[in-house]
Amino acid sequence: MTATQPRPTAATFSVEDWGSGYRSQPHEYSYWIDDIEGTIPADLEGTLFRNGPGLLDVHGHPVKHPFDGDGMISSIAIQNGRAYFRNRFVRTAGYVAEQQAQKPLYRGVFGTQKPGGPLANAFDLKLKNIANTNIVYWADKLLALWEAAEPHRLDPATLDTLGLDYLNGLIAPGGSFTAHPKLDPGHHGDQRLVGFSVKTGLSSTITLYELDAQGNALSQHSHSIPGFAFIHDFALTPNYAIFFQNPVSFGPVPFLLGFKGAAECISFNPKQPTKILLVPRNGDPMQVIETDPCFVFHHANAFEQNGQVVIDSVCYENFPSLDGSDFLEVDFDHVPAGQLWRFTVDVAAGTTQVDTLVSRCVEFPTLHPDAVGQPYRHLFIGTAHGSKGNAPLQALLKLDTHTGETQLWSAAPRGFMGEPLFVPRPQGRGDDDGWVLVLMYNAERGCSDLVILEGRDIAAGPMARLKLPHHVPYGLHGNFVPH
Ligand code: 3ON
Ligand code: FE
Repeated sequence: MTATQPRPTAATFSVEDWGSGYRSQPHEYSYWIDDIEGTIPADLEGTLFRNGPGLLDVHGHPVKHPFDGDGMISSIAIQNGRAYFRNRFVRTAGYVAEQQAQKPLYRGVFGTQKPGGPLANAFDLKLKNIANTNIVYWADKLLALWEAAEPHRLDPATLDTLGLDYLNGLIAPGGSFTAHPKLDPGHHGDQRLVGFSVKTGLSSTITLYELDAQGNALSQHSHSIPGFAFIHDFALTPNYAIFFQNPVSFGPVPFLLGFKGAAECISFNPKQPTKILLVPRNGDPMQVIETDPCFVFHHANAFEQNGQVVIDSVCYENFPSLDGSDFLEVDFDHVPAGQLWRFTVDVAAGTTQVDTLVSRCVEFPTLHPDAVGQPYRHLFIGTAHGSKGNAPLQALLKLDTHTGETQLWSAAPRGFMGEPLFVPRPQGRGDDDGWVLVLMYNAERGCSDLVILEGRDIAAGPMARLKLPHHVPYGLHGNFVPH
């Protein structure tokens, strides 16, 4: 494919500014944030936890891709209008060993190699569990997640690493757990945490887990699917866990021989359908529905309505081929942009209709936690400043899924967005009654800002901007834990 999209009419950012958000942050800080513009809402109380690559190099050896960077947790605890910042690296076995050795000891899934060329990398298949993708709080445990290995448990107050966590025996040593578990807000009574793991090979196995409020397993079901599967996220409704099997294949030889990382060996097959896997949460056999080829990392939400299952997902025309070039030299015009698509599945007929909800470049959806799995109205998502083409996320978009109306707040030209998080107002009404928190990179200062926007009117701009005296490299995911 690679249809070249029209260039944005005017550049809304400089590549140097954008790239400067990918500097390593080796320091660990803890302090009260004292540089605040505006006012933190008095009824916003809780801790924002964020995860993402904190190191973009190991002792001067750059990572090949940011997804290979060691996980660093940032927390911002908010109470009585004040905020306390802390960041700590997850003390994974790999981080500790490499910091001690002062050189890379591991290859990365996204192409980072040990020094010494292919010979030094060939047949080294051990994974460095980098714990860099998400951080969730469930059943009194704070867990840093990376989808190819076990969770790490951290102390929520100090962010000290307590060790690997096997989810009360649910996963075995050497096992894995998704970086995208979903919080079921109460579809079956009490809240649950629903997650999965995938074992890939010539055929793949998805195992779905449901955890109760104590962190114990309520159920666990495995489903085998033909072919390779790269599944980063899923969507949840009261009756289904929904997975997209992207049309990709895996040619492992360059990985085995030490030329490429595992993810660089994934190729997109534009002639094959994407498969929507409807996995009943009660353990019944799954249903497979084919739809237009596309690549999905993240789902925004899903719900059931009149015999249909509706899934809103960020879709790419293909899997951006990791072609070996330096990620900082990426030509945005030549990689596909994510768009928000709606898949309406007629469960009885096994057919799907696909509609575009948002055609501009979007990524990192968030919504009211009580709306997960339910018909919902508002979605918040990161977007580019311009309405056409691919570009870094510099703005926040609010979508009214009922009317199609959108609202925008942009931080261009020198602001770059991370994942927004919607935090409901206590006793709020409607699924936009709350705040949107975004840890963003401010290239003007070379530092990061936490911005807080009013969910009902994001166009009004931040009601508070907490200016950190340093940067936090562009991150991946996080969660807000109310006190
Ligand atoms: O054979 C399998 C292949 C494979 C790729 C085995 C496997 C499980 C080891 C595996 C590993 C997958 C991993 C480790 C995936 C990690 C993904 C990750 C860390 C992040 C994904 C992020 C996705 C997006 C869309 C990020 C967007 C970022 C921006 C818009 C930037 O600001
Ligand atoms: Fe993700």
